[in-house]
Amino acid sequence: MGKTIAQKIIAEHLVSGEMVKGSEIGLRIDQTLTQDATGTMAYLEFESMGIPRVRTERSVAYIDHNTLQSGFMNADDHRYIQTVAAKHGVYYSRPGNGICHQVHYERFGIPGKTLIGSDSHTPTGGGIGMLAIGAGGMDVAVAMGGGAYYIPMPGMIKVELTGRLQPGVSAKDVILEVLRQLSVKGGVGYIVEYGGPGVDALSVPERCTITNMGAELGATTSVFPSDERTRGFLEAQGRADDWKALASDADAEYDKVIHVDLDLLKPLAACPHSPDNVRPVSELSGTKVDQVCIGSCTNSSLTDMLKAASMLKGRKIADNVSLSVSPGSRQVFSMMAECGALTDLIDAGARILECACGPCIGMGFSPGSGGVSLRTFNRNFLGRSGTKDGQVYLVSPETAAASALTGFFTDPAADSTASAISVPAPDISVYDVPENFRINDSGIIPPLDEADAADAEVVKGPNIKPFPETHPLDHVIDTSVLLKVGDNITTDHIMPAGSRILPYRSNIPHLSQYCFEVVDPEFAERAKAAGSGIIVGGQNYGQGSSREHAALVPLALGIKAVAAVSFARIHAANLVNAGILPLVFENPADYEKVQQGDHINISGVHNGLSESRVVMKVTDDSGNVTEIPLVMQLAERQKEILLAGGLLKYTVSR
Ligand code: MIC
Ligand code: SF4
Repeated sequence: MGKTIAQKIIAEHLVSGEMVKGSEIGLRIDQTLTQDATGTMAYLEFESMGIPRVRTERSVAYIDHNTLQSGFMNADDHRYIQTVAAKHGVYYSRPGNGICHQVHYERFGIPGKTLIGSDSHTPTGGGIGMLAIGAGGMDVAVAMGGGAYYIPMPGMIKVELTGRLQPGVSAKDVILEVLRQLSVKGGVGYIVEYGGPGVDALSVPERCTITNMGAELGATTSVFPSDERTRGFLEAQGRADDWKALASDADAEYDKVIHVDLDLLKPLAACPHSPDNVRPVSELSGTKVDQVCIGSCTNSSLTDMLKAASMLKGRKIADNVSLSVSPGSRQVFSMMAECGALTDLIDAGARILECACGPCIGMGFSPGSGGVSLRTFNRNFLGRSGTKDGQVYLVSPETAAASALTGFFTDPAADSTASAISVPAPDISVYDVPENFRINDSGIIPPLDEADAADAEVVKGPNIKPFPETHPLDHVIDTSVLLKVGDNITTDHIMPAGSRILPYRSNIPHLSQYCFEVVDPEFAERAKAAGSGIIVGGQNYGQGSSREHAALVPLALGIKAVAAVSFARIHAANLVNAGILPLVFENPADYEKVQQGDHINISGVHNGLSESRVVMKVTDDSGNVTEIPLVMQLAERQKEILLAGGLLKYTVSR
């Protein structure tokens, strides 16, 4: 039987297991990336393993999330990451050099290689033909140390693209259409592969927009072929030698195939508060807009910037709109400056932010109360913008620019004469852009060589606290349900981000007071008072970000287990790595039978591990007892990790 692209890369990197859907496989990892919001933990974990130098082909530490630097905390984190990277063989991308995923595919991504990153949008690299997967910090630490990365062998979904994108329609609309069809759960357990005649017409940055937001499908990753477009992109980055062709076999088999006809696609928007709540922009037209943000790792390539700039050129944004633009990298920024697009944006009234995540992670630029914000980003979860009642819509750069001009939701593909303010079609040919990218790697600091590294000091400021102690799994879990939540709980609910909290990503004790704040402000206090407990969740518990803080903070608050209808992949792995037991309702309807405050008893947990099943005795307020069977969807290795007391203890003990 023929292979898909992903299966070929997996086969080349397989170190353990069999490529049978659902069974655990171990992969050799060629490259890793970290960003600062998850990186400090990942490097503390790496240091604790006592390995002097990373054993990957390339590891890069990016600073892009916490660049606000109010107070000493962020700057201390940056200094820690810079010094620890230099000492252990990791390249360091300075603050201001750009967003990790954008810079990585520009300067380091290589078709056919494996990459794991402590950020859920690591699959962006699939646009250049990498097998790029988001993971928790501990998994990245282990991979830096030369260890394999383990996942359940994914199934394969193919997205067959036909036709060509029409003017005003964008790669963002492609992935929004896929989200509309598959939903935020539709990709769980799968790799999404793009193919068909429509692929040729998409540039590498466009492909990266699509693979980036594959994270929102819950997919393990997404991947495009590596073809002549990929070769051209790498040549223009001065990296022609990194190219290799990658395609699926003609008889490769997929579990599911979906279709997107690019000719028929129209501009789309994901409405509050979920990336799969997708509607045509035309149906929203006329809604007043308060804020427009262009940027983030989804849409901050040079082409994205030029498209928006060409539409704003010689015009002025509406008085009721505040427009921010954050270029994805220093390369993008400098090329915008050189060709005049930056001036056009400034003249039109844009507020230029630095090359970083910025508003995407709630680092400033929150909308006003109830404000409608159109963002070219990838997540519109409740409260993520920093304004709880903010109405965030995810759109393409074209829709963003058109709406910034009119002040209302505006379809960039519609007949512009129909609206009072004329909206031009994007036309990047107005800018004279050189064929090759401008290469200036001064924002990337290579590590010290081995001789100098031995005596190099790693600087840790006072905000950098050790990660919490993990414990071997209890044989009896006798405690109470501290919190019951519904479906699609995100890691932004469990451990919020934003400018108030992000500076403390290296300080778990401080962070713990914000755990579940948006759902239940009393949760942290209740947990501290109780000393231990479990959480009950609905479907797709822990979707969204890869932040292991969403496991480490509950760990610090005494959470022993999470019982849910189903889990998002990275979060479930993070719970195990932290020594917290993820349990799945054998009968999903039993979710209704357990309430917050109920007393629970799970005895024989260790024996249960061997059968992958336990029974939870639930006693309610009035003393009624119900027995609920729960299953463990765990690989043998994960059971050993739980018994050892978390991934680090397990790794060190071997
Ligand atoms: C995000 O987009 O939510 C983040 C911030 O990039 C996270 C990482 C984090 O939580 O720090 C992610 O996607 O993994
Ligand atoms: Fe940064 Fe936003 Fe991308 Fe996360 S999704 S890496 S916060 S730009």
